[in-house]
Amino acid sequence: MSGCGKISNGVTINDGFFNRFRETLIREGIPYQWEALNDRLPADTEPSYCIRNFRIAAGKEEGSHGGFVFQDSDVYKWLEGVAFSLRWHPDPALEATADEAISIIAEAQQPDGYLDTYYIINGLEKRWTNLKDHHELYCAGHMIEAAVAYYMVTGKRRLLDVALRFVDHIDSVIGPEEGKLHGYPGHPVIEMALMRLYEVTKDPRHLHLAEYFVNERGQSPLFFEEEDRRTGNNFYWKNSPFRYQYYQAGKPVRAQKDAEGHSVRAMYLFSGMADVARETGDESLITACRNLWESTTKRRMYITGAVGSTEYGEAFSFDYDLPNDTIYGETCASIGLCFFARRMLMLEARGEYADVMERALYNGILSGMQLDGKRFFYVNPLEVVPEACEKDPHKRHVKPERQKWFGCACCPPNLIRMLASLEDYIATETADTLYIHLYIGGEIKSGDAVLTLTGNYPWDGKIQLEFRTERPICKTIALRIPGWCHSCTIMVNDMAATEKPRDGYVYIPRIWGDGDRIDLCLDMPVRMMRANPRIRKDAGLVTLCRGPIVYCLEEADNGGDLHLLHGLSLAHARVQWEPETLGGVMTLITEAERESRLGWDNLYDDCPAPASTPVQLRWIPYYAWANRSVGEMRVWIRQ
Ligand code: FUB
Ligand code: ZN
Repeated sequence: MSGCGKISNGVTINDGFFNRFRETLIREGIPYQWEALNDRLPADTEPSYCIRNFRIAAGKEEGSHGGFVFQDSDVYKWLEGVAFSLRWHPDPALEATADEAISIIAEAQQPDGYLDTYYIINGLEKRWTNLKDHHELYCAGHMIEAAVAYYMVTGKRRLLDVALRFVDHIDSVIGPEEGKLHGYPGHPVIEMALMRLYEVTKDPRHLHLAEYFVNERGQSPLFFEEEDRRTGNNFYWKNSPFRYQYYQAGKPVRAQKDAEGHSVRAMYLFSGMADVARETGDESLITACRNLWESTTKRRMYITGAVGSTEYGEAFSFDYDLPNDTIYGETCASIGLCFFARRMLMLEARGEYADVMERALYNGILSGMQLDGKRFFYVNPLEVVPEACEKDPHKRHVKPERQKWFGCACCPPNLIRMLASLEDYIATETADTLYIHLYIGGEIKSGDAVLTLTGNYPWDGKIQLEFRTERPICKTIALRIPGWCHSCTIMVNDMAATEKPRDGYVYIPRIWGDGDRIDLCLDMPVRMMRANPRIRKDAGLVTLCRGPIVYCLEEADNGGDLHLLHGLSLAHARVQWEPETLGGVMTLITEAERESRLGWDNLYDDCPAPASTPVQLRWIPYYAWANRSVGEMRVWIRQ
């Protein structure tokens, strides 16, 4: 087994597709969210209370704690996103704002290192009494992630020092030793955060704590059960099918064969497990990661890279249960899937991991943010009828348009940190091989050499890579051949490369000189997709994909009653670049039929099948839906 090495440090992005999203992030998303965190948005927006909670905890303001127990995490995620953004878009004013936020956070820290505004405000004597539900370790995890990112980018230690003191405190309270709580978080994230911290500090305590959290989870006697007994905590999921698997704690992680329970928690835990497995080389943990990967992506994932089929528990349900209209598909869960995929890739060089990473990124993640960067989806459905969202209690969680900042605002700042750190998903490097996983334009440094990647991906499969180097470099370039691509050509300095793909990558070993070029051409036809017949809800349905992009139909282009469409044909399909539509998209124009509803008075009848008339359909990329008007949307239509 060999992984794809370390994340390439020297990546810069200059990409026609992503530049727009990232400029929106800088111009609108980050400032908008800072206003939200400070409760300075118009009164019709749900308050955040986040910064206010820190000010109260720091003794700078009077009041009670507002919002959820995990409200602190919002500013941490925002700070992490800001840190990543400063890496490619230095902005002294934004950095000063971030420093200001860090100051307030630092002032709220307790003398013993503890820092969670919920308990500082509500009574420190109750801290660490509800690891199951109360998110102290979750908030700590996000703080660590922010602290590491901010330190790595700016060199400033203030938040890192706060995080280190908090970790020392956690280490003194929780762990295997006598007298400590033998617990772990109800909501994972601290596992992968500690592994990031360990990368910086190389302090074995950080690795051991992460390992402990992974290995102790689900062990008998079950910590959460004992905690509930001891503290009288409520066990909300007692009579649910999940029970402790809601928290991925019903059994030890190596005994978990399926992605179960709360989907974001699952993705974060699996990511942390993969981090620990890579560092320790623990084969049984690697096997557990592989099992959970298989379950998640081969039996429980939507075509858009969404995961979490049911609103009940924001959770996974069972194999092939992938309803399109009652789906949960939280934006954070797709982001978590991307984290997991990248970590699996670093464990072993298999293109399928990057395929999923790409699927989630271009579809289920991007769909979470409105094109103006100011509204967000928490839930990412594949089929919407606006009236049903209002009147069907089983679909009330599904929204036909993105929401302004919401009370439980986990997704918006998660989008910020994901999009701001895209550099870290593009390439990885071992001593002898540079892997290119995503074809996002920009530059990739390898030693003294720079590889420039250009093209018009995801709209076009032609990608150019060119070396700039003063000295020849000996390196294997591993190019990912996406699973969706059934035919491709690779030219090296205009000569056809003969290497064949191995596990999703073509390896080209060579001594590369200045001006050396690779031309990769990925065939990118419009593909009519069907779902595995085991997916009951997609039986007899088809949809379209082109390259990594999943397409959908909107009422704005195709009229309402999208369920009446059928008979999709690719015979005269056209791919059309529309620069003025949805910020510039490639639309697909196809022929199909629309069943007539004329002449129907009765609810049921034994009349002949309704007549159909030919129609032209206009498909737009799924990520861009709900950016024009409220209306129906469907990814899948009848064949
Ligand atoms: O519990 C913290 C976050 O809030 C979760 O990750 C999301 O699913 C939302 O429930
Ligand atoms: Zn979320």
